[in-house]
Formats: sequence, C-alpha cells, structure tokens
Amino acid sequence: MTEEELRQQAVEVLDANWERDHTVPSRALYPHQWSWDSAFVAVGMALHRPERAWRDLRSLFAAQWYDGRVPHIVFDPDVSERDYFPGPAFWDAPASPGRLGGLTTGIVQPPVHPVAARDIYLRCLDRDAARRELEWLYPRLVKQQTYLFEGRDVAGDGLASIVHPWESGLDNSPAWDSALAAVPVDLSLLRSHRRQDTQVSVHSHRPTDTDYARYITIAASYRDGGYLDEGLLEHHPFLVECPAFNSILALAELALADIAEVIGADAAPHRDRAEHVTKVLVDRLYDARTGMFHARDVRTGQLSAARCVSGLIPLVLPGLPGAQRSSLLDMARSAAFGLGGEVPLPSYDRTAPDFDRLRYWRGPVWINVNWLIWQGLRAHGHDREAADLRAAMLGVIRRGGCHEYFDPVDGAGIGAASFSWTAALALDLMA
Ligand code: 2M8
Repeated sequence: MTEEELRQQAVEVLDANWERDHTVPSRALYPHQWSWDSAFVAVGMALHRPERAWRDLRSLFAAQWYDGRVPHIVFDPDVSERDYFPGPAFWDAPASPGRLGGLTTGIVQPPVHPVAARDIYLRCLDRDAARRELEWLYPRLVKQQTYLFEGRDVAGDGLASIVHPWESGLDNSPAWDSALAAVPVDLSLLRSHRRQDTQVSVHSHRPTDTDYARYITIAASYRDGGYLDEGLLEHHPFLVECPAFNSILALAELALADIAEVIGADAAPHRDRAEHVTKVLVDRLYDARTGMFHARDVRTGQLSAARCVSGLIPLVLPGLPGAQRSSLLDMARSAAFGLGGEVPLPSYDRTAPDFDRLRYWRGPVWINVNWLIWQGLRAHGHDREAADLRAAMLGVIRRGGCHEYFDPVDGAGIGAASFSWTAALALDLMA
C-alpha cells in the first residue's frame, strides 16, 4: 500500500467512526467516546477535518465534572447497555451538580488534550477561529490539570495517582501486577455482569477474567465512595503513580504554556509546573538499577519491577535530565524494546518470561505510545532514530491496516480493525 492509499484508508476509518459530535475508537469494541482516544484522534483529524477535531474535544469537555475531572468515557445514550461493559448503569455517576452533562464514567485518562488542542491550532489556516476554540478550551484544560494535581496527589509528592488501571489507558500492563495482587478476585462478579469485549474480540488477546474481576472491584470501590478523592489512601484498593500518566501531565503543562501565549494568558506557571513534575518524576519513579522509570504502588511505596513501555515515556519531556535521557535511550535500543528495528516498540520487555505477543498491553505494539516516544526522540534531537521509528510505525500500518495493536514479532495487525487513533496518528506521521 502506498502512503497515498494509506492516507485514503485512514480518512475512511475516521469518517466511518464519526458519530454526531465525536469519534468512537472502534464501532464494534468501543462504541462510546473515550477521553485520550479523542485527543489522539483530534491530532490526526486536524489535517483534513479541523472542525471535527475541535468538535470532538468540545463534546468531551462538555461532559467535564464540576471538580474538573474529564471522564474516561462519555456514553452514547443511543447505544444499548449491553453493547459495552461496564456501561452507564454500572458507573452510576452522580447527576448534576456532580457533572455538567451526559452519561459518563467517574474515572479519568491521561490528559493528552492540551497537546491535541495546541497541534490543531498550529494546523488551522483560520487562526482567528482556532484562537476562539482555544479560548473556550483553555479554562477547561486548566481545570482538568488542577483536578489531577490537587485531587489526585494522593501521596502528597506532586505526582498524580491513578485509582484504576483503566485510568492509565494501558489496562492490563504488567506495571500493575504487583499492586493488583493485593486486590481480591471475586469471579462471581463476572457471572452477574457479562463481559462484552470477549464477544467481539479474541478472548486470548484481551485482559483475563481475573483482571476483569479486579477491575470491577476497584471501580465499584471508587463508585461506592461517591467518586470522592479524600481519604483514598485509607480505603481504596489500587493507587499507583504511573510514569506515562505523569509525563503526559507535564507535557500537558508545556502545551498549555504555548496555548496561554496564543490567547494572552500567563505561560510561566505552566512551564514551572512542567519543570516541577519532571523533577519529581525523576526523584520518585526513576530506578538507576534498571535505567528506566517504573510505576509506584502508593499503598506500599514499592516500585514495580516490570519493564514496561510506560517507563520510557518520560523521554517525551524536553526537560528530562541528560542522565535519564541517555539511559532511556539505551533501554529503548536494547533487546527489551528494539528501537531501530522493523517493528515499533512493544508495550512490554520482549525478553521478560511473561512477555505475551498477543495479549493487549502485555506485549503488542501500540501506535499511540510509539507516537509519544517518536515525539520525544525529535524533542531531544535524535532525528535519525525518530525517522526509523516513524518508518516502523507506518510499515506495520501499511502492511496490516489501521489495527488497534500489532504483533511485536511479525508486525501483523491484531485487535480491532479500523481503529481510530491508529488511523489518526498515521495521518499525523505522514503530514
Ligand atoms: C482500552 O480500554 C478500555 C477501557 O477503558 C477497554 O478495554 O474496554 C484501552 O486500550 C484504552 O487505552 C483505550 O482508551 C480504550 C478505547 O480505545 O480501550
């Protein structure tokens, strides 16, 4: 497939996944609006349909809660409760004044949206119209950051904690295994709630039933506590500081600084916060023994030993100190991740005994995290390796189509076909 044919295919995928005022990640598997998916999608849509890119972000932020959190899913009321589990009835999110509108979950995802908003602006030919979009979004983006910095600083160290693996976007990553081990497994929960994902996707590619039982227990705990963040350390079963989530939090501040400059707001506090988070990330989540970043279980204080792609994402931060930058590059180039090879970086250490080439975030290649690493390589001036990674990403997409993820051994497309962020980021890579 030529680049032009891929561009055409990617546009078709995004057009087919457009629903009224948002893009669904995949028609069959994910029929609602997801938070960080909308941000990645907006980056790619900015090129051919900027009005939809803005609309996607606007519809997501129209469902922002009063406390600033942006829900990880905004449910489409026209989609049956049976078509995605857990749906709105399970989440039972509080009605106004808890949230502004729409049926939503009560958990969040990484705040990629400021990066998307800045990138759409830069690509829009009508700068006045784009500035008005930024003026609408900016206070809402800031409110999301404030929620994460204040509501979610569970450890009091300046990093945001996730309260559920789904908040990372890297659902069944081995990064959570040790923290999840403390969460009881009640498989009877899956008898009362039917998983829908395994009806439309291959079961052996998806998180296990044990994972799902734990996901339900953790989500129910947060829901039953009224989605309040006070006192989480005393009673919530899962609290983790994720290096990818916090890197994106800092990156969001850098994008907000750029946006602030466009709309005449003060950029300096954003740059200061980005610098501070970068420093705390290094102090708290970097392990000199492995030369990469690891997730911290806030309940025990322990760093996970797993070497996951999330531990390389701090590379996206331009202010990362030289020592960490070079050790992350060494790790990325090593046999564990294989930067420079034909296939992009896997989600988990290829040399680990439990590396699983097919199971979701436990081995397969994902385009969104590779896109972040590609941004990092460029930010640090590694243009040749950035070009190699770009070629590897486009290579698997051209051979396999706009799949959700790819086999890290042979590059075959797996997971949902016609997946939105793969299509959108392919467009961005070819821009
Ligand atoms: C996956 O997560 C959802 C739950 O949020 C699921 O498995 O049902 C993840 O890959 C996540 O990162 C993504 O945002 C979502 C929709 O594409 O799917």
